Amino acid sequence: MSSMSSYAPSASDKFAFGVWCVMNRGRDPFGDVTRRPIDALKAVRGLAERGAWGFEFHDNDIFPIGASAARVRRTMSELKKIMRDTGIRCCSGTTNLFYHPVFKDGAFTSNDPKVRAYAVQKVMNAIDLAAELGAQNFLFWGGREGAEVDFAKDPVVSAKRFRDALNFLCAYVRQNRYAMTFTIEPKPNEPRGDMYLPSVGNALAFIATLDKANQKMVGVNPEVAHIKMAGLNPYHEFAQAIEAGRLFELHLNDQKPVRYDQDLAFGSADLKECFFIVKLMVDHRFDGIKAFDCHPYRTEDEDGVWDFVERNMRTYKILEEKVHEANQNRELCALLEEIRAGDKAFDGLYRRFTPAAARKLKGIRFDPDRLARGRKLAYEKLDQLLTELLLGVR
Ligand code: GLT
Ligand code: MN
Repeated sequence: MSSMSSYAPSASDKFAFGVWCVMNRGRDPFGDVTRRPIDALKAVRGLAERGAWGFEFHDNDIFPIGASAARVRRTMSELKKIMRDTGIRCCSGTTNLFYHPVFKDGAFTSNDPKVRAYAVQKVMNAIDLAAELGAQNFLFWGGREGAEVDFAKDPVVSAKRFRDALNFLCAYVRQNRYAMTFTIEPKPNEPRGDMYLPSVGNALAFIATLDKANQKMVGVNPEVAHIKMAGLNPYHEFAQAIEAGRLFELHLNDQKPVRYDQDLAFGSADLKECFFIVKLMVDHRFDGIKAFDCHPYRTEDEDGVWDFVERNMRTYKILEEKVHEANQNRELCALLEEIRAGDKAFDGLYRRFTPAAARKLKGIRFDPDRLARGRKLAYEKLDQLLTELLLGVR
């Protein structure tokens, strides 16, 4: 065991889970449920007992569609009592805009204005509930925003409809003085044949088209599995969001590339890749919400569900320790220094354009052959050193 700790999670980790992950009963498109339901309140209490800092929820995970006001109040006060007793917080809320058949062809992007209006009203109500529970963020995963039949929906029109909804909802949050950000969660497909806003880049570009007053409050919460479904690299996708100042929340899990949405536990498919995700968060001091959004295997019973909850956080903590080891490892540091070295005189030559800077740069005589030979890039050695460190033989 490590010098650092027992890998127990603490509040500063900001680990959270979707209650829906714990409530998941193992149903998939080919098979029925495989375990008994755990209700939302029990899920929240169980998460708190295992050291999670926060939980997130869809409106209907806790409050069914059509629930009476009295029932909503009763559940609210039970939930708040659990939060007070255990210290767990509600970090994010979201709206289920995908399960009910009314959303079969989209919510914000449905062709039917009445469905779109219902969707936005449903989100306003969900925002009120989340705000009452103290949520700092509100998620937008466009589960049904997309198409199979491209003839039916104009994607340009869909983008405008999506924008109108978000602009309206941002203004709603401000009007109510809720201290709440929004995040968009990209996904390339499933359940739709193709979904709008399929990648981090798409979402960032879309955010830049929102009303100026709203742009600051909207970021992204990319999910590892969704990124890998598109065959992209989560380390790079998260990095772009960090660089844009738009990474407000993570959805952590794991996934084999270019397959259906597997929602595997963090670190269960590609440990090395997960190491780099954790490294990015450590190196760039990510201080946002780290939510695990994945499902226990269908084979698990209730005990297995809690094993699943614990393993996600534990793997993250172990990888975090490996990151610190790697960042301090003398051989790795020496190699990196060599790899990243260079003639400082050339640094920043074109950071700011001036005619003089352009003249200066044009006047330099480069010898590309010599430049290519100039430095040793011992990447085989670098990668092997890291591999051995991860395997615990260094
Ligand atoms: C759904 C999806 C997740 C989203 C959730 C938020 S629900 O399970 O697969 O990735 O984050 O609506
Ligand atoms: Mn997710």
